[in-house]
Formats: sequence, C-alpha cells, structure tokens
Amino acid sequence: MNNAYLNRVFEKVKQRDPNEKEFIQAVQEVLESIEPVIEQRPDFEKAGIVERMVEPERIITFRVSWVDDQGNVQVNRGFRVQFNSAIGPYKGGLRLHPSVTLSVIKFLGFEQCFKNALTGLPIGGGKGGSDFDPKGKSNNEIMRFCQSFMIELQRHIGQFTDVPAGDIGVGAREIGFMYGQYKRLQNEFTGILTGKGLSYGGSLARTEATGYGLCYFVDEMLKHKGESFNGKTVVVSGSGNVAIYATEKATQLGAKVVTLSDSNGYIYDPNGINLEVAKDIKEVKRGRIKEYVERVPGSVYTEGRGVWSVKCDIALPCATQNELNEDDAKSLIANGCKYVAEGANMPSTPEAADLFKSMGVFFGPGKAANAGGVATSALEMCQNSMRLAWTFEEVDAKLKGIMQNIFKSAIEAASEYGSADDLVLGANAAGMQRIAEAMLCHGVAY
Ligand code: NDP
Ligand code: 2IT
Repeated sequence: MNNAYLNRVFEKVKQRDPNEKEFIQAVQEVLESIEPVIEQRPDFEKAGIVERMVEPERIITFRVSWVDDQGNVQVNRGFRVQFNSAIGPYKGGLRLHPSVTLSVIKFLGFEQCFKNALTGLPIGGGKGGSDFDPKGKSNNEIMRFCQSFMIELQRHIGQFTDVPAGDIGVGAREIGFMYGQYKRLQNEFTGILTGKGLSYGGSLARTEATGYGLCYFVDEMLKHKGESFNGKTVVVSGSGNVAIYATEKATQLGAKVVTLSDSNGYIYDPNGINLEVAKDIKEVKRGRIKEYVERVPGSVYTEGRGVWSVKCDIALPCATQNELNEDDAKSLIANGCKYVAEGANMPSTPEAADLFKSMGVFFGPGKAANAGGVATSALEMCQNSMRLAWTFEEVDAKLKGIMQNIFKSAIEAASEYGSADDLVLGANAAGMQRIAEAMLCHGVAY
C-alpha cells in the first residue's frame, strides 16, 4: 500500500484488533485496491471516510443459553455487527458454525457493506451469528437455540433498523423458528427477517437467488470475453444453498458441473451432477455429500480438500472463507481454468487471488458475484412493505437485471481507474463510492 492515508488507517486497524485475522485480511484487500479512488478524491480523506468505514457503527455480543435434549444447559456466544447504515437499514445474514468469532462476523459485515451498495438497493451492511454447531442437533434443539438467540436479537432489529437473513447453517427452518419467536415477543408481523417461508411473507426465488445470481454474473464475465457457459466444465465447492443453486443454473445454461464438496471431502461425477439426488441428500435428508456415490453409478468420493485439483474451465468456490489457497490456484491454472467467481464470501486467500490476477484468470470477487442473495432479500423487503408477492419470473428477472448492472458498474469502474478487467478494484471502488457519497451528505458521527 503506497498511499499514506490508507497505510495509516490500516496500521490503526491492526493495532486495535491484532488478533482479528479474517477482518484484517478483508480490510487489507479493500484498502489495497482503492488507492486510485483515494488519490482522485481528497475529500474522502478530509471527511475521514475510510477510518469510519472500517469501524462498525455498533457491535452487539450476547449470551445464548439453551437446554439440550438430555436436559443439559448449553451456552453459546451470539453476535450482531451493525457495520454501516449510510445507505439503508443494516442488512446481512446470520451464520451458525463453530468457527464463528467476532473477527469472522466483522469481516463478513465489512464485505456486506460494499456488496449491498453494489446492488444499487437501499441496504446498509451488517452480519451476525453464533459459534453454535447445528451439526448433529435435533430439530427441537435447533428450535430452542433459535428461540433463545432471538430473545436478545429482537431488541436490536426492525424493518427500518436491521434485517437479518440466512448464511452458513441458517436456512428456511432456522429463519422460521426465529421469526416465530420475534412475533411472540414483539406482537408484530413485519418483515424483520428475509429468507422467510412462502406462507408467511417470503419471496419466491430467494432460495435460488445467490447461486442463480452467481451464474448470471459469470454469464456476463463470459460474454465480456466473447464466450458462454455452453459446453464448459465447472467445478463447484460446497453442497449447501449456494452450491446447489449455482449447479442448477450453470447446468441450465449449458455447462457440466462435475463436483460438489463438504468439509469432509468431495464428489466427482464425470456425467454432470444429478441435482435431484444432491437435493434429496442435502435439503431433505440433511445428509453428507459422500452419500451421493452410493446412489449415482460412475461417481467417485474423495476424502479431504482436493476439489481444486479437478480439471475445469470455470471454478465456483461456494463453501467458506479461505477454502482456496495458492496451491489450489496453481493447480486450477495448470489445468486450464480461465474463470473463477466467488459464491462464498472471501473463499480465495489473498495469494490465490493475486495469482489469478497475474496469470490472466478472469476473477469475480464475492462481494460482486454473490450479491444476488442479498439483492433478492431486498426485493423480499420491498414486497413485504407493499403487502404483495411477485411471481418467480418477476423476481428472477429483477435478479438477473441487478447482476448485469453489478457487472457493468464493476467493469466500468475498473476501466475508469486504469485497470481493465480488475473486478476486485471495480467492485470495491463502485461500492465504496456509493457509501461515501451518502456519508458525506450525513456529516460526521455515523
Ligand atoms: P450452507 O450452510 O447451506 O452450506 C455451507 C456449505 O459449505 C456446506 O457444504 C458446508 O459443508 C461447507 N462448509 C462450511 N464451512 C466449511 C469449512 N470450514 N470447510 C469446508 N466446508 C465448509 O451455507 P450457504 O450455502 O448459504 O453459504 C455458503 C457460502 O456462501 C458462505 O461463505 C456464505 O457466507 C456465502 N453466501 C451465502 C449467501 C446466501 O444467501 N445463503 C449469500 C451470499 C454469500 P459442511 O456441511 O461439511 O459444513
Ligand atoms: O453473505 C450474504 O450476502 C448473505 N448471507 C445474504 C444476506 C441477506 O441479507 O440476504
């Protein structure tokens, strides 16, 4: 980082929270890329925009105690980081995973601010969650945890204040339990969560939105290079919400998806993933991805994290942060991979992302490529406010338009700042400018 102002801000972040490695990583990636913006806009430094953007407006941590099926008291830690509300109510998911720490939630909240700004919709950035591990828990344990979590969260959220949604470990079931508890406590039926069930205010196409949106974004990347999904081989990691619907849309657009994975290993199906089987295992039975090979002849399961060694044209990491490192990037490049787009948040390590850039792999960062989920959440908020529900086709068409616009904003910003095709710079610059303009209008304080 050559810019003195950005250096100063970054040193302060590291000095304040030296142990928050994921947060520091996310901040570094943004600050390194926005140097040309800062050089053109001295008013941003004068107004302290960057040092305000790296400090959350509010951090809430709380105890979540609940009783397991054996009658034992369990205690988890809950978080909500309300990062930036310059352009709308805080918006972002809730993650339930044992790896959740304040650093993880802060990195996700920070990324969310830029992502949400890029959608062009009026949503600020936030993120929350808990170190609760949903794996192996009964339905009743999940319900009791979600209810206890909402007992505290309810006082901090609201349709005009903060609207959480799902993320890793939080899908329609968990949102339902949380919504029910909110309604009991507040005696109010408003759109305080997104990703709701269709019977109580959810939006059609929200389930599919992140994975579909990712493919609409990749379709723009391909078109930009005069290509299409047709006939391409795609490697997808993860086997959750994002991975499944990315696989579905890529297949519909003419590609062959050959892998899915989880934290234990990956499956390879040379004939293209059979989605009916994958959905049954993951969405109905809540099983493990290795069960796929018992049901689909010709497919192979490999234990461990080797998914990036599979030959492909397009790689879509859709599991979790830092799941794709420098060695993985080398093996993708050696096998001829030309496009990488992030369905997950920050799945590529900085070394991997740098390598993609230097080796001419067209790289779509998560805050642009996976913005379809939160964009459709904003469409759910819109429908809730109007007491209306749009058809699947209407929502899907809006989602596609939003993803096309995000690509356009990012690619144009990249050119404007003299780095054609650098979507990391483009996404960070376009997102930052929108937030900064609003912050300038509001004056100092948040
Ligand atoms: P799910 O809980 O539905 O699925 C998560 C998937 O990732 C599972 O296959 C899980 O495997 C795997 N995974 C999780 N943690 C790890 C880990 N530490 N190592 C290896 N694999 C892991 O979550 P989503 O599909 O919703 O989320 C996936 C990613 O997409 C996340 O990064 C999330 O932040 C991001 N995202 C999600 C959006 C959404 O709308 N849902 C929107 C935008 C981004 P296992 O079962 O073994 O844990
Ligand atoms: O990372 C993300 O953008 C999400 N988990 C979705 C957030 C949302 O509010 O829909």
